[in-house]
Parts: sequence; C-alpha cells; structure tokens
Amino acid sequence: EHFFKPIQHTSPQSSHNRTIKISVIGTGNVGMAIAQTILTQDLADIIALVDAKHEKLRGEMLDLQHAAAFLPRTQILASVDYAITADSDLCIVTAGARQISGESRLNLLQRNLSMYKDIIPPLAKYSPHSILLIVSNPVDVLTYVAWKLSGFPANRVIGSGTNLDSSRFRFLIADHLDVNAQDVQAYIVGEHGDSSVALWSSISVGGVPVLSFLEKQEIVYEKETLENIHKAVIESAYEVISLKGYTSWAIGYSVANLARTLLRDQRKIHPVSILATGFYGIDEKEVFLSLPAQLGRGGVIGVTTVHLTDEEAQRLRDSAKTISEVQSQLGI
Ligand code: 6V0
Repeated sequence: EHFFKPIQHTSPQSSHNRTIKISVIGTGNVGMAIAQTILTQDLADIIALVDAKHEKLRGEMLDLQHAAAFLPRTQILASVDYAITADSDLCIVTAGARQISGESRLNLLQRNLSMYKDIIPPLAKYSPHSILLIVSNPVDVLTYVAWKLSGFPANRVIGSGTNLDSSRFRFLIADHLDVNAQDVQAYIVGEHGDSSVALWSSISVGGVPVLSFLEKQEIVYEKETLENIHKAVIESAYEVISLKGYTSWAIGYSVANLARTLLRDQRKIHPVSILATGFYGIDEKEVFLSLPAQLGRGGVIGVTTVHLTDEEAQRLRDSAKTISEVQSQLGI
C-alpha cells in the first residue's frame, strides 16, 4: 500500500483489457532499432527484451524506460529468462552470431542454428499462439529453422526477407524520379541479399506502370537505369556496413511496419519470407523465400499472383534450389 495517493479512484482498476505484447530476442543494433521504432509508433502495450548478455540487456531496458515521459505508456521488460516472453502476440528474433573473419557462411549458419535451438523452443513454449518474425541472417534458412524448431503452422512463421530490400528499391527509384517513395510500388522477391529478384513489371509510380511505359516509348536507357538501381540495392547493405559497421534504422522501420500489419490486421501486402512451396513453380518441399504476401492478425493470409517473366520465375526456382541444398546440410 502506497502512502502517497495522487489519484482518488472512482472505478476499480481493470487489468482485463486486451494487451498487445511483443518480444524482441537479441538486443544488438538491429533488435534495439526495432524495439525503439515499435515504442515510438505505439504498437505494443508490453515489450519484452531477451538477450544472452545480462548487463547490456538491463542497460538497454533502463535507457528506454527513462524516456517514458516522452512516449506512449508501454511496459518494458528485460531478462535472460524466456519466461518474460510469456503470452506474446509477436516474437521478433534478431539474435545472431557475428561472422568471424575467414569463417565460411555455412559455419556461421551452423553457429546460428545452435543458437536458434536455445531460442525457438522456449519462445514456442511460452507463447504457443504467437507469430514468429525472423530477422537474423541468413534470414530465409533461419526462418525455415524456426518453423521446424517451433512446430508452428507455416502461416505463423515469417522472415523479414526482402521487405527491406524492397524499401531500399523504392527509395532509390523515388530518388531517381524525384517522387515520394510511398507512391512507388516495387517488389524485390526471392532470397534476401545477393540473389534477390527484382520484379520489373511490378514497378509503378502513382498507378503508372513504369516498364510498359518505357517499352512503349522504347526507352532502353531507362531500363538499364532500373537494373543499376537493383544492383545498388544489393550493394547497399554492404555499403552501410562498411561505413557505419552495421545496419539498423531501415531494418527497424521495416520490421515495425510488419508488426503493425500483423498485429493490427492491416492485410497489407509485403514481400516477406514464407513457405514458398507450390508458388510460381517452386517444387522444393520446405523452402522459405520472399514472395509478395498478404499479412494480417493470423500471419500469412495469402500470396499475390503477380506476373513473373520466365526469367524471373526461373531465378526464383534457382534460389529455392540453392536454399534447399544449404538446408539439407544442416541436419535438422
Ligand atoms: P549484434 O549487434 O551483434 O546483436 C546480436 C545480439 O544477439 C547481441 O546482443 C548478442 O548478445 C545476442 N545474442 C547472441 N547469442 C544469443 C543467444 N543465444 N540468445 C539471445 N541473444 C543472443 O548484431 P545486429 O543487431 O547488427 O544484427 C543481428 C542480426 O540481424 C544479424 O544476423 C544480421 O545479419 C541480421 N540482419 C538482418 C537484416 C534483414 O533484413 N533480415 C538486416 C540487418 C541485419
């Protein structure tokens, strides 16, 4: 019982309101950018942070809590114990091992796999109805790993995939054409990173389809420009990492945007990593890669039937095969 009572209560305090809880696993650069964007955008009532490093975790929690006077009221929890994630609506996993110089990608993946064996089962146990949103790299394979380790239905396991690549693409097209990036529709699909596939025919600005316009006018030069923009997208992560050491703000906003669509049932279409078997001729049994998917409160609602050229479809199927081969070496 508190001595100081600033409020004289007129109704019993209720705790039965439906709360939205988001857990963020891994409080490195990426996890904290996501947590802080979610906080400022008022997307959750409770944010639970989990990391393996106790001091760092407590430091991040206190630092965010100290901003309470300027933010929507959100309870911020932090612990190395997964019990604090109980009853999450959404679990976002950004924990990842750092690549040791000279280390192969497969070895890095093996280390992330063993990390995921410590992370995913307790998350699934404490929040059996949650949606899992995977961010750690290689995101497509780790989304598959999370699906396997959680036992969740595939519609509730999503990788952030090419959502970020697509927003980089939209920014660069907007910058080139001097328009607002929100008026640019453009999708990059497939594997997150080097072998991603830009869907040229999906590009439109304010409803004007760019490719068919250029083809009608026979403007070859501009098509090359678009291809160079896709190359720039692929290079942009490397560029940011070489300049500042890591990427954080754009992935923070892009994941917060996914959280909003999922938890507020916005039914928006996002290019994210989902179980891709059966779409666009992909016949590998258990492969996750990014396709334009409609998302809502239940997770993945469906996949849009965008037009793919034969070459684009072939590149998607090649990526599926590569990912599947990597997965077969994991032994899970
Ligand atoms: P970071 O700053 O090294 O943070 C990683 C965090 O994970 C650290 O705080 C670690 O303590 C923590 N961690 C390590 N092991 C465990 C464990 N077993 N349990 C809990 N926490 C643990 O890395 P950063 O935040 O920069 O990147 C995180 C991951 O996101 C990496 O795999 C990146 O490659 C990936 N990204 C994915 C992107 C995408 O578009 N999908 C974009 C950017 C980064």
